[in-house]
Amino acid sequence: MTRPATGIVHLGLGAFFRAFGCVYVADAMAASGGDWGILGACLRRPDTRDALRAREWAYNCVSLAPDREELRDITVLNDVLVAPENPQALLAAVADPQVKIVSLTVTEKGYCHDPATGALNFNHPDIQHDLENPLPVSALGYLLRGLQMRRAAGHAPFTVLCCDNLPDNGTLLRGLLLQMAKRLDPPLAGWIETEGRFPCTMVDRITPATTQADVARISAELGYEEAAPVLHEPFAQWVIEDDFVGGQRPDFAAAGAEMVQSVTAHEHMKLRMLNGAHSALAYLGYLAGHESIAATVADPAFARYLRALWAEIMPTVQPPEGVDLETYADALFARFANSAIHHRTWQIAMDGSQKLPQRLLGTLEDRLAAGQDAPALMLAVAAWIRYANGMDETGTPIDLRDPMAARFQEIAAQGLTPEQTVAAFLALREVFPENLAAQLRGPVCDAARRLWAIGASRTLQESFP
Ligand code: CS2
Repeated sequence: MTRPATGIVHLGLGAFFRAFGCVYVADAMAASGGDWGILGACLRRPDTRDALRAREWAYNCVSLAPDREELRDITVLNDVLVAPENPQALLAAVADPQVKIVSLTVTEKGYCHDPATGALNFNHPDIQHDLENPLPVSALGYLLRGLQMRRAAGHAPFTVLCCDNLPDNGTLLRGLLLQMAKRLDPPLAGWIETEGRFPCTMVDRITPATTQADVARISAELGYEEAAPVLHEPFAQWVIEDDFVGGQRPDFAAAGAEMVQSVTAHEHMKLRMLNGAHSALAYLGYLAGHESIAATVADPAFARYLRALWAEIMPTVQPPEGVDLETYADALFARFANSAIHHRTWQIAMDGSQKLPQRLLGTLEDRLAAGQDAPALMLAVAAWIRYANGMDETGTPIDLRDPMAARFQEIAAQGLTPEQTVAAFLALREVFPENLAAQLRGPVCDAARRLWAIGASRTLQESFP
């Protein structure tokens, strides 16, 4: 089989990008051609590369509607590298002038920034390493060294296409890279400032982690060993700022993406209404013993709470042109309720310290500034604190995944009251700006007292009847 040449390097080849970006790029090439094959890079573990190798980087996407499943073979990957095994090879790929776009999905914590302020964390070990060594470990390091090599060779830069759930993601990433470049190589910073392109994007497709049971089931259906399927909902939305170096990009519009001047309205709506609700449901749902988002919203107390939460969020959202927020919320509800998707509350609960600011705290700030109360949002913050404190309602330790987990454990080890626990968490300046923390203290303590005393389910029944 001949495949199109590689035009895109993707950093962070997880399930999400394979279920989303790869599919758009495959559709764009099917519609309009172009050399947009993708070289995927796993930045840490080899598992995905190992699973994809047997089928020469082809894999099935499994679209799960409540009543029907569709499989589709995706053959857009040309190669997969594991960065720590061979950083030179990945750098060479990023520096290759045939590559026009370097896209990335490295999750919130992959940006090594301070979530509350958006500033680069120069104390982050990966950033320190990448400023001192020519072979990087972080995504930012690969982008920076790759751009440095392009400039040294007299080539144009690649477009940096950020596909993570961060506000104004391209602009944020540009700022982080510039901070690094100013330390490492100030003329490079100037070049990136004038020549670099960092379109913002809003990405949306619910993609739960693939399990071993999924692999076995899909392989049986296909009649061959499919070691790396990705499962996803039928829905997908990609809104992209149309700002690429030399205008060079796949025909994303032919694949159904919306090419726009500014994605801000879309991005804020999605982060606050979808991801904000996801995180609130993940913490409360997990505490109440619900395994998945679908199971959580099937519980009437949670469905009522979700509507109350959206009622608080919507007045803070400036809808994109032509979008009705109530209709958007109804569609979200149906997506969350899709029982064919087993999206674990535990999975979404991960990395809360990196997610809370843009998902819940900005919304809270806006409501407080407008003199509005926000009981549903305050309860979500209290639920995160209860979760991050490390013990579920049955007294079982939670398998907590968060870059700040060690700090949470120090707090938990002090054996504090709910009020003291809230105060200790609100003092984490990486997450809560000082002003906001002061305003949250009273209402979050009230919510926490209830959560600790009667648990998540009864708190919802009594507070959101
Ligand atoms: C989820 C997102 O894991 C999470 O934190 O909220 O991955 C969510 O499923 C996607 O953003 C949907 O587009």
